[in-house]
Amino acid sequence: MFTLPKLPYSYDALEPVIDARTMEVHHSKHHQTYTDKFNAVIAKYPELGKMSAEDILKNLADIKVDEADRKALRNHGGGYVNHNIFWQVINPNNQPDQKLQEQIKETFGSFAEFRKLFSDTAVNHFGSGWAWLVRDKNGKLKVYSLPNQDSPLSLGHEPILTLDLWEHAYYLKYQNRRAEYVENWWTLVKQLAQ
Ligand code: MN3
Repeated sequence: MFTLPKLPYSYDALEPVIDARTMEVHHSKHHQTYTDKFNAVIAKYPELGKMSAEDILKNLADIKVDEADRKALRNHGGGYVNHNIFWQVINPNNQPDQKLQEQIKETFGSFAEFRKLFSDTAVNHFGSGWAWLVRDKNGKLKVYSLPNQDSPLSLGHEPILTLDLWEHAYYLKYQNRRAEYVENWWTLVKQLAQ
């Protein structure tokens, strides 16, 4: 069984970019619900209980479960893992990652070009989902968005950075102003601080 991870920082640590109330509801309600519903499916298949959440998503197409349960694993397992990654990405204790910064410059030309691509991808994503920076199977950095709680792990990609584009992630403070939420979010990504 999987448990909701404790945040390594307080709900108000990301103020004013992400307000404490949004963090509290997002972590203690939304993420908890994904965790509970993920566990409910796993409880039906003892062999899944021996796998990591990441391995379940990596092998989503091949694991032997009912199709309805495969969909539930995709949605709730994805929700469980995606939020685990998200809380780490915006951890205010993160330190600048020179190696990642260099790789970003090599791949996208400059940090500014990467940032514009990622922001445009996030702002233009239609409906609920996530924007991602990943490493593909060849180790190359890629930016894209995925709908709902779909995980790059299911595509064989390694997640590096992600931004939650569901309205529950920003609506209390930003309402319909997703672009402002995306713009402000960059200040929380300490590993890319220049
Ligand atoms: Mn969310």
